[in-house]
Amino acid sequence: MAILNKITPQEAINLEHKYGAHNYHPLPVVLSKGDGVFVWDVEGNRYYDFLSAYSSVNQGHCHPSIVKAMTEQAQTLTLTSRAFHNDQLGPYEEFVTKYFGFDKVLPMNTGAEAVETALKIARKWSYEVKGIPENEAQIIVCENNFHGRTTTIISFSNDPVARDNFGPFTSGFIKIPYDDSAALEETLKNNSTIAAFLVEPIQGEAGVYVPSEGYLAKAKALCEAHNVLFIADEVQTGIARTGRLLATCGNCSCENKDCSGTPEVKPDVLILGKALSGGVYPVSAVLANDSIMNVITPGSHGSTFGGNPIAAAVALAALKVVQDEDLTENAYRLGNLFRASLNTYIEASTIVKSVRGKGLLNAILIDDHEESDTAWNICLKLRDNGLLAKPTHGNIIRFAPPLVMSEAQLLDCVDIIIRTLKDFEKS
Ligand code: IF1
Repeated sequence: MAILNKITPQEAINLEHKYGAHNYHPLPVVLSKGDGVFVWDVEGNRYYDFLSAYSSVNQGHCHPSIVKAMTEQAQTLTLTSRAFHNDQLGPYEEFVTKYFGFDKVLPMNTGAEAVETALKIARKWSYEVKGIPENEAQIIVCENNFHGRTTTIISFSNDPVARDNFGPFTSGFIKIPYDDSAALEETLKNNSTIAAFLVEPIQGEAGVYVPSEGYLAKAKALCEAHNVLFIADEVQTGIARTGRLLATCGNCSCENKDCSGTPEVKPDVLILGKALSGGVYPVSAVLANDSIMNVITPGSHGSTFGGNPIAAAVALAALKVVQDEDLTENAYRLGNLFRASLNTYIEASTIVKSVRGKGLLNAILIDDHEESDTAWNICLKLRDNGLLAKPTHGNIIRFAPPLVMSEAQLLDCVDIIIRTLKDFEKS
């Protein structure tokens, strides 16, 4: 294959090791090009991308219409700060609020910033609207959550690696088990100072845990009954990833014709990120109706880059790709095909216990202890066979390809995955 880049893989890895903080343990592959469902390494080898930058490139790598929006805006006006208006923000805000069915949006940049923004809005709403005594607001979160890496967010994490030695931590959070309506009800009944319940509709990093049917609807109903805000963190599950426009499926204009969604699970506060920009630029957002969002007044929250012209132009283009290319329906259909294909193999497998997920957010459970490096070795072999994926915790491998994948490409990937797994079958 033609050499796409001068730097050798080892030179690139050595430079990162020497001059970059060691806050990741990447799979040993050095990428230099992306297009649709494929990425290429510096030696010209092509791979199916089955991680999608943690569900950020749902629209496929370097989608032409998103890149076009970015390059045109980048040559026109990149950043004004919010000290002045710009001609891109309003049209984007109108589109995104109508598309997801909310009155207003607060534009930010990263997912963690959007989560922090949602927490601030919930607290401010609880004091100024609900009437909780100041500084007494509590927010319920779930065990094994992942909502980002800021000091406040890791304050309510139970992942020691993400949390150890970063204290002192922010108070005001109550942790309950995920997918446990009784625990939520008990906590709501016993605490009068609850502002909100923050939840991932599917716990991604924890290992693609899909809650039981009806859990989200029950949780929303309990929050309503106790005048508590239901905050959905759809940074990873949103934007068509799970075969619905939103995993909470609170959107009645969902494109998925046979959606079994429960429209009443409409979050009070919706958090988006990642694929909101198609992985082209950091864009995140918090959406809510006026009764909640209007607690935010000039000067009470902000960000230098939040709502910048490039972000607005890119996000508008990225959402139009989701709509125009019917990615929700494609993710729904191909997700069912993916799990059905793997389940057939799993019936006779000695190393894969199960496959779980919704749409094209899936994971397989390797039948080995947490500390084993089987999942890692499987991912190394998948790489050699032309597909990139990475374990989440220990023995779970997440599979999340771009939503623009064709059925033929998906079946090709299923073939690669099963062929690779068979190399690890115990005799
Ligand atoms: C890492 C995975 C982790 C998220 C949800 C907020 C954020 C994320 C549900 C914060 C970010 C990323 C962060 C990245 C790895 C990846 C990830 F689940 F997607 F795989 F860590 F759990 N809410 N998830 O998933 O968004 O600030 O990163 O834009 O930090 O290692 P961000």
